[in-house]
Amino acid sequence: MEQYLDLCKHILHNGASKEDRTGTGTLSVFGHQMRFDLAEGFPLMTTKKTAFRLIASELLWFIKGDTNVKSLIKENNHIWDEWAFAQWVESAEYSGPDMADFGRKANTDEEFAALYKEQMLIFQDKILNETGFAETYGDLGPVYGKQWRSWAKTDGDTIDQLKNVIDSIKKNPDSRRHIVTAWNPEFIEDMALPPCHIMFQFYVADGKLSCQLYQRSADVFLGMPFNIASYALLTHLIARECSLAVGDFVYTTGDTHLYSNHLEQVNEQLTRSPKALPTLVITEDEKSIFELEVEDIAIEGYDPHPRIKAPVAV
Ligand code: THF
Repeated sequence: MEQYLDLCKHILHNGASKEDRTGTGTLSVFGHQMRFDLAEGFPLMTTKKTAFRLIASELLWFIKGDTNVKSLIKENNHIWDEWAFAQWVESAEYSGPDMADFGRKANTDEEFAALYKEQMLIFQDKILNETGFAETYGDLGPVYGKQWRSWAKTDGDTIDQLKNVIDSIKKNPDSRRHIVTAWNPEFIEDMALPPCHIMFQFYVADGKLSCQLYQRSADVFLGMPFNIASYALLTHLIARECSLAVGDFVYTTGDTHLYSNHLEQVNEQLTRSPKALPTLVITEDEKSIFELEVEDIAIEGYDPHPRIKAPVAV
């Protein structure tokens, strides 16, 4: 993971100051690529503890074609809550204290942060216990799961891109068209957040499966450790499905940025030395990629430096 630490240093030294949609401010570079040989170990951050369980449950949520945060919240995964919460507090039905600009204010105003926390707990409780509420406010729109598994065709039918790509890798490994795309221009405005990981391509050579991702926007401190591990896991799962070994994960990013309120944390992380990478273990031999549950996937030999907390920009 030296590559990741090098990227952080590169942005700290060369990044341009840029304002962004969330009002937080960033240091940013445009266009970057890293390559992880998945045979050398599973690329989960060792210089800060990273919650693999959350990464696995989010990926399985995409793979199942789900777009509602209810199933994530049930598994105690809260990484998408803010985007669903925004839909509720901006709706006519919401009558609690004003939550405008909650992402920024919760990080800078303690009194507001307490109010926000209270409303978020109410929101999570309603998602879990009120079916109609979860249907309306828990659904993030036609985000990753929808595009991967049931892309809408103009004739009313749908395309299962993930099943198709598995079939094409099996039948025609040398193909240069093993592609899945989440960027569907017709539906971008219906999504709670337009996709960050836009499209990925698989490649087969010497019995090994490689994957390249193009990500338009990368939150280097918080999101990137999740994104790397998520696509490494996806590559393992697809390779397993196609009886191939794993090759490289090639990670290409567009606007590659450090948020201005993550700089102290990044500098803390840069004082730490990487440790040996863990290994991935899938305990279920019989289940297909579409049947796997989070309990079937584990990481072994993971001995990271402690977690470093940082606020997420919404
Ligand atoms: N928005 C922003 N600003 N950054 C992102 O990384 C991001 N994502 C997804 C959608 N929008 C984004 C959501 N993914 C965490 C991690 C990944 C997320 C969202 C949040 C996060 O807060 N991680 C913390 C705590 C995890 C925990 O609860 O233990 C961490 O320390 O890693 C990029 O895909």
